[in-house]
Amino acid sequence: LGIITVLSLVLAPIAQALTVGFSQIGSESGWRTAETQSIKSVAQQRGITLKFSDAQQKQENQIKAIRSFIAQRVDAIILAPVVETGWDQVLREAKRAHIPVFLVDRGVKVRDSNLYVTKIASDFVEEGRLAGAWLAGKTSGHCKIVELQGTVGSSAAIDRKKGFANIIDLFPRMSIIRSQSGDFTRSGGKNVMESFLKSENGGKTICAVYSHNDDMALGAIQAIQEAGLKPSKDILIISIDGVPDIFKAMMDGQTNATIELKSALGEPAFDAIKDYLAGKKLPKWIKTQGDLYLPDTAKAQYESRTAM
Ligand code: GZL
Repeated sequence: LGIITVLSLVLAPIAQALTVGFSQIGSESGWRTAETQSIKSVAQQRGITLKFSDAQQKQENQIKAIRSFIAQRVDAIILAPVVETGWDQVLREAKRAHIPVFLVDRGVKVRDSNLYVTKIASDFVEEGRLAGAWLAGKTSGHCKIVELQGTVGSSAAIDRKKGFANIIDLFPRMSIIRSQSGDFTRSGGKNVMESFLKSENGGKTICAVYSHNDDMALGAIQAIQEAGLKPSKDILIISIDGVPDIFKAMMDGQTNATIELKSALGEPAFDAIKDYLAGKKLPKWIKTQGDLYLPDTAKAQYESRTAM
């Protein structure tokens, strides 16, 4: 009896220790880096073995990573899908291997929604609507807007564009005069904003920038300053994510508003995996919420998000 007791004590924790594969998009924005940090730290806290892959924003690298996780027979896969389409085949392979897939922060368009267990993400259409509503109020429904789109084909860019347009279309004197992808990066936002300024009479005809994330907005701020204009005054700016640097920019009077996107997805992701493996039924979408933040609370937000 003694040996069995000893073995069960030794094996129990090992039997429970999970191995999870995480296919991450890349490190294109401050938000994404924070998300990676959250998932890695929660895995460590919970004694979960995390196999991490950074796809450098390439879908083929994510597909390779998922196949590698399947070959390693992980217990579950977390996927942040860089774009919406092209996942059916590899998700079918995971299903055939009885490895559950959990989506974080972006969605996929697949023929069979049973190819993944759940999606833990915000409602991008709502974020776009909130951004549009704030801008309409700020400008009394009269504004010519340039839009910095996120990664082409990503659910975040597609739906943030859709939600914003839903609201802008309600106002005859609001229109998007230019719209282009900056790929969610600071340099992309800066380069695209420079081209907008050049094509719009040095920016004199631009009332506002709607940026699908804070990092592109931070790049646009640089471009606006280099063009000799005052960001947030000559050209209004609203973006999404709520990264610490955008609150710093607000404190410096360089931007007007941001909508927070929760980056601490480690807890909900590993809770979903635990619940699923315990046989619980999960909703297809576990929705995260984010509020609108303005300069009046920027200092407090910055300090609370950068406190060691
Ligand atoms: C949205 C997420 C987006 C962020 C960007 O959930 O996919 O990708 O808004 C990031 O900062 O690049």
